[in-house]
Amino acid sequence: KKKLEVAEKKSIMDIDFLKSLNKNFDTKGLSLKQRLLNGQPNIIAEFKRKSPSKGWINQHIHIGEVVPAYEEYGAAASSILTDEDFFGGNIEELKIARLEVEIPLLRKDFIIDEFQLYEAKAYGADVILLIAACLTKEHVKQLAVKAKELNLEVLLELHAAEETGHICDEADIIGINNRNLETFVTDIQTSKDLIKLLPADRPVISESGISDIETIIALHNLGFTGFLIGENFMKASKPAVAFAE
Ligand code: IGP
Repeated sequence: KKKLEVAEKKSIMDIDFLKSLNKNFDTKGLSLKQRLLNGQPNIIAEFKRKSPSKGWINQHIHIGEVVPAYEEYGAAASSILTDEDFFGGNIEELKIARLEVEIPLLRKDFIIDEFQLYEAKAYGADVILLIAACLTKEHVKQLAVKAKELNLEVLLELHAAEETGHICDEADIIGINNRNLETFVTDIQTSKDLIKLLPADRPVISESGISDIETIIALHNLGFTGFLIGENFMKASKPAVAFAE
């Protein structure tokens, strides 16, 4: 009983701590990597209208209503889907968000060509995503080197143990995607298993299928300092209010 009381007290404290996320702390000008190194749980709130697994999540919502509110409620960064076919996004929306917020913006897309890095930079991204499952090790390296030249931070996404060989020095942040890319099912255990295989010298974030604070606390205790959350916020009519709650 005593142990339970202690555990309950601790989780209440953690929840209060989580609610104060990034508040009263001047983070202006910090890059996503720098923010993740603060050791606290940082939320990267995503703008995503549709997905291959769910179809339309929030079809008609305007980005200008969402990303500034994410910032206001304390998101450490925002991820913006710019892929049109699968995610209903658009590169122009990155620019709209850029004009309205100061938090780091991640261009979320399937990057396979340097052109997309120049485009990301031109439209105001601070961070780009490289997905190990879509690229060879050499291609990851080549794109990451180019991204660094353009002063973009690199988030390298892994979803299986075999992909750890794709990690290069230029990968500023490692993301573990909990979604199985064949079945689309998410399993938090992927994050728990893969973090053990990663170098300890850079921040690690957990991506996909996160919808409760207990999961964030559990993953934070394992060393994750960033949590990429999309659908759970976007399915609400006011996504940023869902985040604040
Ligand atoms: C967000 P979710 O389950 O909270 O909506 O997931 C994000 O992780 C997901 O959109 C994502 C993604 C990607 C989308 C992760 N990696 C690669 C497109 C491409």
